Amino acid sequence: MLEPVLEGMAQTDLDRCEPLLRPGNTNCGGCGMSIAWHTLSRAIAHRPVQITIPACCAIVAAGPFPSSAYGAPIVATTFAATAAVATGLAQAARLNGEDTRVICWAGDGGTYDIGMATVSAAAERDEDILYVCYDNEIYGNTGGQRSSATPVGAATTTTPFGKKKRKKDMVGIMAAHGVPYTATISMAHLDDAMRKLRYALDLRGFRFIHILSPCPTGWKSEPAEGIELVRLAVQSGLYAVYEIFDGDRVVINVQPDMSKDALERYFAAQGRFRKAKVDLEQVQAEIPRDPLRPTQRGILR
Ligand SMILES: Cc1ncc(C[n+]2csc(CCOP(=O)(O)OP(=O)(O)O)c2C)c(N)n1
Ligand code: SF4
Repeated sequence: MLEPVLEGMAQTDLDRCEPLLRPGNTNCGGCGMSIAWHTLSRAIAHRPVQITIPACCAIVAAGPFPSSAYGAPIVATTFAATAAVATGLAQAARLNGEDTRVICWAGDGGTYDIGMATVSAAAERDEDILYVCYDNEIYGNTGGQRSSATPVGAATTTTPFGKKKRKKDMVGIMAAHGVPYTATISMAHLDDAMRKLRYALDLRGFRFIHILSPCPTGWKSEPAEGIELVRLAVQSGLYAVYEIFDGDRVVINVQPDMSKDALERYFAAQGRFRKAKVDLEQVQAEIPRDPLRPTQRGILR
């Protein structure tokens, strides 16, 4: 008897026989990345996959060799090589006439910063890769340093009084490559998430998916509140849920109500924002409202 992969969503015979991320993994309780894996696992169903993962929390999650908590073939890569190794796997699958879907799974450090060169190069060549960035807005695996995805005001070990620089608009940058598909996913909106993941899995060419991934350890938040935090981020307009086709056509999938209350609750629930006095009026004022300008969308701070 199989356990349901997602609470409240019954398994169907299209689901994988075992989850991608199995019990015994080393992720912290309440880790958003674990939830993201389960969502992807369900979307993949019986499609054959190969996955490359750099040296982030997600690769540590496998546990000690020779066992692995992953229920799919995984290649552990250096940060700089994640998209390049995936390119090789995808090309080999094509030459062999195999329908293997090749997926990169990397954090914001591995995507926005350390692996940026090969991500950009693979996107520009339009390699047949699904690149998923789980963005916990921090270098979690090395104890919580800032990345270029860390938002203004968040305290990290290298920005102890709160980061001053704005978050990089990685989604806009990827869309600017003109790739077939770029999308953001809210784990508080599972129907939309599942639709996008399935669409991206079946599409050919370079696809980029961004997932806001709560990290209770780095965000100093309650492990049980991760999905609620994502919901607040979407409601307040802080996390835009949208997709971009061919780097051009933008569709907003969830209309935010620009709720000030949601914004306040989002910040208040995370210890990382306590040191800096974040000006929420300014945060709200800076949230772009023009959905047709992809480089100004994304997680907005
Ligand atoms: C080239 C290189 N630089 C730095 C490191 C050290 N390092 C290991 S994990 C990590 C943080 C990764 O952060 P992120 O990609 O956001 O994933 P997370 O750990 O948050 O899951 C760093 C800097 C490394 N392994 N290789
Ligand atoms: S540090 Fe954060 S991202 Fe890493 S396993 Fe823990 S909760 Fe997940």
